[in-house]
Amino acid sequence: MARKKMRTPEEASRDEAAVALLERAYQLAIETAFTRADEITPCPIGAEGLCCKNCAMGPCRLVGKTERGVCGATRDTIVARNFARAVAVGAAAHSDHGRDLAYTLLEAAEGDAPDYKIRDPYKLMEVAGYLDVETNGRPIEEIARDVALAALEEFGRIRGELRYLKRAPAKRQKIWRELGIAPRSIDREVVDLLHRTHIGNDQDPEHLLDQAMRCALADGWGGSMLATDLTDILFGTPAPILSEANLGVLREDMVNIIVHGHEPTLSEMIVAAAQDPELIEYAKSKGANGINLAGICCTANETLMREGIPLAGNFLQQELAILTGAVEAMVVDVQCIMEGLVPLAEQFHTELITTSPKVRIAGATHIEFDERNALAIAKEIVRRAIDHFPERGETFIPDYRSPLVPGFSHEYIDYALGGFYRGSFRPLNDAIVAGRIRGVVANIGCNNARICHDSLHRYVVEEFIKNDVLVVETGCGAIASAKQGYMTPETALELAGPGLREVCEAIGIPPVLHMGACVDNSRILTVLSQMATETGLGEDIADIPAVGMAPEWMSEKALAIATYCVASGAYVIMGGEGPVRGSEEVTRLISEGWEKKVGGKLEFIPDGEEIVRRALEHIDKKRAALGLPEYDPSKWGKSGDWRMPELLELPLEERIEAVYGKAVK
Ligand code: NFS
Repeated sequence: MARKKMRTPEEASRDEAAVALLERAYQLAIETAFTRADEITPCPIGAEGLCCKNCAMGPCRLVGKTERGVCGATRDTIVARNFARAVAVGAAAHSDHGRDLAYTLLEAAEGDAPDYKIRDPYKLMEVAGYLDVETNGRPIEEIARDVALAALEEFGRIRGELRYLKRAPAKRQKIWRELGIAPRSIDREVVDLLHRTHIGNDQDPEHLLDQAMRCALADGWGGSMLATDLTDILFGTPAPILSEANLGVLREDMVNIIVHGHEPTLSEMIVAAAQDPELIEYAKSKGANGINLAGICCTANETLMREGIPLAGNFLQQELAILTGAVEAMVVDVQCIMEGLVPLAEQFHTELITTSPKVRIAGATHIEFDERNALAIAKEIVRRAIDHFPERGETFIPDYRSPLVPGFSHEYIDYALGGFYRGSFRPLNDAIVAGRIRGVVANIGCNNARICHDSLHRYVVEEFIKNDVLVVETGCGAIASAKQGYMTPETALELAGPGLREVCEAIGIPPVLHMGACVDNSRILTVLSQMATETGLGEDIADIPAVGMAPEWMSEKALAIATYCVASGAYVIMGGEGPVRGSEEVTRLISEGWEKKVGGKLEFIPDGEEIVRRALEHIDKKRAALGLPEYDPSKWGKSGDWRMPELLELPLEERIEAVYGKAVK
């Protein structure tokens, strides 16, 4: 049989470090997700959403003349059901992460998890307010316990709706209530949606998709938002910090430990253990100069934002990290962990360690994490990693790393714009109203082995900042920009359009803001809500000149995020051809249909240029609807520090003329 056409490393990734390691994989004849993607042809029927395997009369593949499944289900129903199931799984994953943090907070508050503390008492008070927990005159532990219990209640509320919905603009809440999609409780919406997709249940695609929105909202304004808040309470609300990104952060002379997955609970303890003088001495006794931690995926984003732990890479770099031969242990918790890590690690000295009670991988070492004994377990893991250092063979660490300044929580943005006492989104709204900032794009989501790694993230982000669009990012999209060097204030001087550059210079921020892990898309919802409630940009998220996108998405979580952003009023563009293309009706329902209902729409667009074109068109359309001046970059860029070196060369008079123009003379 003829071998499938394999991509060259340059065709498979746009990241220099990844290209170098893919070459190494090729030389060593080691397979990776990149080569497996080349070998496996995706099932065209499943890719279109047209395979139904919800009962044992199937799987029914609705191709050619087959218009209905054995039970009579139509293409539209099957496509909508498959989409809905994916949203339910994505929402379950994010929300369950939030639940685990609530239990950690509860144990910490009750004294059962002594290694965890309340690191942000201000945030605790704020969250107590949202969850109707009394704070006056009460000890902090009691408040924390009641906040944890109130958070847990949100998962199984018996009556009413999620308390956090009140954090959305009033107009948005009204839309949800009128449509009957205001989520009641987190678990209930996930279960309700799964129930509807069982054979013989909800067979009206539009009705199914309404519940998909309700379920996704329970994630965005429930599970994910709680996860973000509780993480901030336990580990601190992020603020800017300097760090580095890409596989070049691994150290030849140190024990390298990679933390990978999504939860900060264990990784924060590993950060503490890696600083333990006894363990550092132990590492030295094995010939290393110390212990170096680095992260992959969203665990990386969590420890980066709070502790400055460098990013080793995003989703498609997890295998490549092991291919360096320099990783003593890869410690994983939940989500986005490839099973392919096991056979790969077996070819090196790397120990793959699973830690979550929910995740075991055959062939990996399992050291179960327990919050009640957290630091001791973290130390045991670090010690094991050190023991592997003398087993290292040949190493290859590509020398690529970029500086970045992450840590833009909505609290910090508020503070940066207005100070501690007058924190406000007013300056951001003003910059958009004036046209210095054309609009805002949230670029988020995964890598996908079928799309050239990081290529779309890089392309769209660069185009947006050139066009004076402020970019906010989370997840693996944020890591792509970090590696590319887009996340330093200096980037604004080099790449940003003239208006955006002026704003970045004035506030001292990068043109691309790292806002955290994927659950922290809830921070983006909060920013958008605050922008909508500040005057000047309408009164709802749907009014703001903003677009969300995940050009290299692959996970079900990404579909849940996209759906809650749309249901919150945003235009969302996902890369690829999309999993609903088998039904014109469902494609129409989630775009035009949802736009009529909730003001936001979901589209799948594979081409980067087209993504940028449609996003800018949407931003300009929203600007026009608000009566804002047309975007005109020629008005800006005549001020700012970026011209200082050039200006200082000029005699004073010419300098004044250059800055103020002839009219001032
Ligand atoms: Ni989001 Fe984070 Fe990355 Fe995608 Fe996976 S790590 S939760 S799902 S791949 S962005």
